[in-house]
Amino acid sequence: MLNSNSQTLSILALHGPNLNLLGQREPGIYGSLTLPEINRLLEEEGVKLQAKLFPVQSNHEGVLVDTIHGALGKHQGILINAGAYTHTSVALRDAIAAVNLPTVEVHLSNIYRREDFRHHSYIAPVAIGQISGFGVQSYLLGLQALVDYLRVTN
Ligand code: CA2
Repeated sequence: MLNSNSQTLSILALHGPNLNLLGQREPGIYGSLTLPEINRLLEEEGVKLQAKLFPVQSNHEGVLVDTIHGALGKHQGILINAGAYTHTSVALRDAIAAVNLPTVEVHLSNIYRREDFRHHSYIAPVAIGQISGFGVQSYLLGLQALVDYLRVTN
């Protein structure tokens, strides 16, 4: 019989507004990789961790909320870069709290070294943890931490 340590985990990778522009603008802040390239690296890391990634990007807050609602019963955890909604969206925070799925918040840039308005995250209090400032490595480290958390707690 399979136990939870040998099951393939299903992880929603949620990308918020403007992240579809990655690799095309502001490479000094966000790096030169495109979002499809980041998703490919996540998928490869997922293979090593026995986790299947389901990437979704939207520029629309309501679509992100609906996607979080839809994760219930489908995915075991959420990896999220909510982009600028990190700093503004009570709705995203409430959606994550409502589904109560383990969620890791990631950021390409170190939000604490940037403008003051980026220092506050509405997501952080409902996430199991946050990784910020390591470029694409933030996503890969976040995925590792999420999978590790799910393997230990399930
Ligand atoms: O560092 C991160 O990952 C952020 O979540 C990125 C958000 C920003 O609002 C957060 O404060 C920190 C912005 C994503 C915008 O992505 C762009 C990509 C290319 C060109 C312009 C924006």
